[in-house]
Amino acid sequence: MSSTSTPSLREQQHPLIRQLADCIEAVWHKHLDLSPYHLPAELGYVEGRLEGEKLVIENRCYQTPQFRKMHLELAKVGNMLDILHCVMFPRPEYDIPMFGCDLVGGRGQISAAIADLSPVQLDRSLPEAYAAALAGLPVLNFSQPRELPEWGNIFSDFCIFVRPSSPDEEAIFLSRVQAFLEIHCQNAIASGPVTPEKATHILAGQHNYCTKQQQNDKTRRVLEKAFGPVWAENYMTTVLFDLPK
Ligand code: 18B
Repeated sequence: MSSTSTPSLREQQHPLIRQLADCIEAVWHKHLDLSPYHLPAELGYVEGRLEGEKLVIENRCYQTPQFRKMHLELAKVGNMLDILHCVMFPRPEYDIPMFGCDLVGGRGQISAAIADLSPVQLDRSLPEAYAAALAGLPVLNFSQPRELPEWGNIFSDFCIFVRPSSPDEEAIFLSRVQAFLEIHCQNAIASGPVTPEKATHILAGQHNYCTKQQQNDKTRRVLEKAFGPVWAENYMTTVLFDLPK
């Protein structure tokens, strides 16, 4: 079911989640040469139970010459929680950042909207072309910015983390993510492979990113409550934030 399932869950999600999922896939298809990426079969589509509500997870995964894994996940817990999770993991031979995005909402309101092109250099610098393109985007002022948790020092200065407070702010968030994705895809396909020494550093940066993301207790708690701690640990380390070999 991983890459061929019909978008049934998508139609039941918060409109911003639906629009963002459509946007991500449209930009991917427009710029990149996509091949399927196979998740472990039993993890493409998952159902569990959380506090009497059904938890459904639907995964789509692709790879390209520049990206080891591009993962778009939609999850829904009854009528309580709608989630979009997306990460693009570059192959370590390419000096390009990690795109990540998480939207979490419930009962008609998105409480957390986060998107970033996160550096993999240990000094947190982005490649010049990215830094220039991102610096050229207008500065956004959301009325309810949110504070990053301690492990959030992996994110760049361009990271957006807000609670969108109106349809206007939702649209602004959506268009900023689209801008990140356009910048990312265009720069990724223009970039060439690096030396093996440089790739080793990039790999260390990707490891750091994944290890920090695995410390997100809010994600872990949802998965643990529905599937138990062993399943949650396995899912976080093999599907959400697996470390490249
Ligand atoms: N995440 N999120 O993806 N998470 O996966 N997420 C939450 O309003 C899930 C990513 C991020 O304040 C919350 O507080 C589940 C990526 C940050 O301590 C819930 C899945 C990024 C926070 C979930 C999922 C990312 C956050 C609380 C698997 C960034 C704030 C919502 C489908 C690139 C953490 C709220 C904090 C929050 C749950 C970031 C419930 C289950 C790729 C920074």
